[in-house]
Amino acid sequence: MGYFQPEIECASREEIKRIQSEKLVKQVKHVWENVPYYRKKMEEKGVTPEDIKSVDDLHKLPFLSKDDLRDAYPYGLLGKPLKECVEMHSTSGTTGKRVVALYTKHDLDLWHECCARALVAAGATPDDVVQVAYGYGLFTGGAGLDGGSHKVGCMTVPASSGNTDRQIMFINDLNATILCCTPSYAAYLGERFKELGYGPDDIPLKAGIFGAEAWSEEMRRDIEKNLGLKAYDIYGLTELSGPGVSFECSEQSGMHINEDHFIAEIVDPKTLEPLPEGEQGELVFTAVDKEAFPMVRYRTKDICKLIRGKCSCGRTFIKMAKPMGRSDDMLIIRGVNVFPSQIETVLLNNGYAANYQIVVDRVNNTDTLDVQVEMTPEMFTDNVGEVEERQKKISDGLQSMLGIKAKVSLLAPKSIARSEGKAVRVIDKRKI
Ligand code: DLL
Repeated sequence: MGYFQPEIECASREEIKRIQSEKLVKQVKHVWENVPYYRKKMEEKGVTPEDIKSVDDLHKLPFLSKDDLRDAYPYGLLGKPLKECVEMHSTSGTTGKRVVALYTKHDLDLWHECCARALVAAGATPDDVVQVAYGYGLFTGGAGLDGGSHKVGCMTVPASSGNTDRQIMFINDLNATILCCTPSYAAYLGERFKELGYGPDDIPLKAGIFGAEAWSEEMRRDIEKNLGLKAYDIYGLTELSGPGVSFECSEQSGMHINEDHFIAEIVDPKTLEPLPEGEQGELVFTAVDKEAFPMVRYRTKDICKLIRGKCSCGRTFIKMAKPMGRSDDMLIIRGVNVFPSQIETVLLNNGYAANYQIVVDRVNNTDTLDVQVEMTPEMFTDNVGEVEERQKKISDGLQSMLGIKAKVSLLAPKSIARSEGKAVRVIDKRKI
């Protein structure tokens, strides 16, 4: 079976709604009968499966949040007996109890199929060599793209993350054409290739599937230039299986949501009321096909908007914009909402690479914002006047993007540790 499935991916709106409604009704019944934790939530809200007749009734159902998953840890949300589960993964979260997600064989198949669609949308065929440099293990990045690559029939290199010079050796020796890793690791690989004397035309890669963290359009341009490839975004989260909930196509203008498996809503993060299509808010997903871990109205905390419109690739699945970040990563500095991705945009627009750190503190009851960014080797200088001028230029850019003053510190190249997985950009000393 091919993993571009036009009969579904290019179906009419009515057909997609029909598929979603049919699956939703079934899923709600499954959850009611098999997941006492969620049934209780439905009872508390006074909803029964009979109230859910189509996607138009979705808003009647209660939400699930990360707190519920922690509450029900590890097996309290299982929709299938443990003996039918064959795998588990866990989130990379550093706060609170870890969240675990379980999969039946059917769930794994569905997940890998979603990743296969993403690979195919980025041009993958069985002729490709796919190097998977996402971490393997509990993290879903490695296992998900690995499964998808097998489905497409690509030669899969399960490199996992790290060991950068070995990654480069395999990309060159095996003629890897598709690279899968976090955008921050892709940026680092680009930097290392350059140091070793490779230009973009010397690198065999033609496409990259980069996700698992927020990254800006400016960062995409940098990665594409340095690695000589087309960089595609991919989104997902452990609770919903992992990567492949949505993916970019050749148009590179937002990620098509696999709507036959996931129903997306955008809600106001404060009131939790659904917002009209096109408005920015918190992304909520209902997984209508998952058996073992059937998430209904799961609050992702990702801030994003949905984009409807005709896509040149022919797919009709709705797109989600690049998430700005997570609502819990949003910094409130002197009362102003700041997303790290906005700071990244200013830095990259001023010619810097994505090697930066944001340090937030509170001094004399006032929040301070210190943006530390490395100079590139080309711009490196110890001429104080020149450094000050550069710092002022960034500071002005941040002021007009964020509306607040920030201190900017320019650092020597290579002073900030590189990331092999998700980059840690923010150090919030107010919380320490
Ligand atoms: O990061 C799954 C994944 C692996 C996605 C590989 C893409 C590629 P978690 O560790 O559970 O799962 O983290 C999920 O990461 O709620 C978002 O906040 C963030 N995230 C994932 N993809 C993107 C993206 C994986 N493309 C959390 N852009 C999500 C922005 C992303 N943020």
